[in-house]
Amino acid sequence: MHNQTMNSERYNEKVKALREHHEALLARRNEPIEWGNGIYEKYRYPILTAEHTPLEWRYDFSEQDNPYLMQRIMMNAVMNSGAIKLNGRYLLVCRVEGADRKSFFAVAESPNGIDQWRFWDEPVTMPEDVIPATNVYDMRLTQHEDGWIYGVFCAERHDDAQPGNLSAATATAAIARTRDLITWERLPDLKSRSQQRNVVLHPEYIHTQIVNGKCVNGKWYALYTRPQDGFIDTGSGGGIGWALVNDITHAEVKEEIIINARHYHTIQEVKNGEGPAPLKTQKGWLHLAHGVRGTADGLRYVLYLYMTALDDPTRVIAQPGGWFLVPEGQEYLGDVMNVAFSNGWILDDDGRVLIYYATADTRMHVAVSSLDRLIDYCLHTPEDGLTTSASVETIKQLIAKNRKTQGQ
Ligand code: M1P
Repeated sequence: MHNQTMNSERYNEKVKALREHHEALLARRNEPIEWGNGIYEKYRYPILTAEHTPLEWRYDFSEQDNPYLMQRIMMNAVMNSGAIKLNGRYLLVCRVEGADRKSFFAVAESPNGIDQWRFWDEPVTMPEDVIPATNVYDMRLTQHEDGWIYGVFCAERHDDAQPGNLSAATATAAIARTRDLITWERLPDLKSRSQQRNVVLHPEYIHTQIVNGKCVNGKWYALYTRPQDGFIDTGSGGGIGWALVNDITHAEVKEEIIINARHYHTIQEVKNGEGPAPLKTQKGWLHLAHGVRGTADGLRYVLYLYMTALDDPTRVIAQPGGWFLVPEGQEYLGDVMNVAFSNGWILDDDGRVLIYYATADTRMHVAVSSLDRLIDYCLHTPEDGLTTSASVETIKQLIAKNRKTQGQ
């Protein structure tokens, strides 16, 4: 059918088939992939893709106005999603990217956190009563002890200081808060000397800090930051930072320390960034982050875990060497190859940890573990010795241990 419209009967049949096909995708059950690494189980199908977005967002269902039943608005990707379990409901605040390259937030809900994800009827209307952004993305949700749910996300704007360069952009941490993920209050963007992306709010107040060598008591919000010299390059920004702010409604980074640094010849040589807000465990704060290294084929984004002390979230107490989760098989393919990214996880009531990750800036997946397993992984995986000889030594120690265990 090139230049002919369909008759009404055919049109209605096509709409019915389209709806049935979409419903089958939304209702599909997912299944764990066996023989993983013992640390988590990945699942067979992506949990959310552009195809999962509601048909009403994409099609004009008026036969008169859309006689060819075309998609009037196309979607490109569903990725980097914040996650929360709220009143027993598993919810993701997804980064949906349209064919026009604009990202927006939309909430998707599942009955079990694994499958049957459905978007709410409309995307999030994020107030723009601050300097309007060209693009917004990658929201981290934090259920703060002050009673609000905060969403901290990247607001991207053209860098008008470089008028001749169309690709020059700035990254700023934008802050909004809500009680229900429906109505959002936009707060002023984070003020910072450097550009910032991957900023995350710590879920608890911090009550002491050291100023000029003296212990000072107070009540501060804490932010994981990621100072960067440019929009892409972190440059002199040394890694994942930490900053305390008095007033979240006028948040400003005054002092910033690096708590999880980049290192030469590691998975986080080029950049790293905090993932979702850390989980509080009996053994310490459990953190999920992404690390970036360069390859001849571009950047490689992988996920890693680390833990910090309960009484001092800036003090790293465990950092397993190497990556924790990477793209595999089909997960490599998409708009930005070789990327695993996570900004959402849920600690469920039964100790399950649902890790939501995106691959290739294209689609969302879930991997399931438990708090016990993730802590065990952090506390018993060898650290990165930073040299080949140290790595070989670590492998030999394990071989020797196994010989002993097996009585050889
Ligand atoms: O394309 C990979 C990721 O690149 C950026 O992450 P970072 O700031 O660490 O480089 C972000 O744009 C992220 O959304 C994207 O997935």
